[in-house]
Amino acid sequence: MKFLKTLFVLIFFTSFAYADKNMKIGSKGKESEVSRVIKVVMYDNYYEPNQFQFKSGETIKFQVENAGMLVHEFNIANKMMHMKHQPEMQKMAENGILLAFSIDKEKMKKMAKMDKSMGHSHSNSVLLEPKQKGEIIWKFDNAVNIEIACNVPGHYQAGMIAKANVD
Ligand SMILES: [Cu+2]
Repeated sequence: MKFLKTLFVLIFFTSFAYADKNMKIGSKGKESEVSRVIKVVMYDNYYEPNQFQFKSGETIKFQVENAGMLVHEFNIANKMMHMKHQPEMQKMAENGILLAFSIDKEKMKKMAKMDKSMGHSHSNSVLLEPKQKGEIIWKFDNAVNIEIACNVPGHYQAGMIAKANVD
């Protein structure tokens, strides 16, 4: 029985490690390579549009606006990455950095010095307060199973996920 448990744990972690290496979500894009600009508006708790179609290799500039009452995130990743990111966001919320209606940027800076994950500077996402605007330039090369979602605690669960197809 102990052996089986060990085996299970081994397989479980091996498969995660394997998936980690294969996170094909594309990469940070260059302004000079932008072929399309897409405006995205975030509401409580959904995106407009909530469905995207990308061509493999194309570089998109996303102009994101938060028109909701709550803080929202526009995060280009895949399901597994969102699952990994959510505890970080939860931690930011527990530390009073990520509030329902705002972000404590001062606290974020201070905390980020001790714990990098509290800085929330990822090239694949923007975290915006209500009425704020942000931008991401993303190149969809080698991108599969893309999911665009918001990882503010509870929002993913509430369905703040946009479908994305890359072909
Ligand atoms: Cu949200």
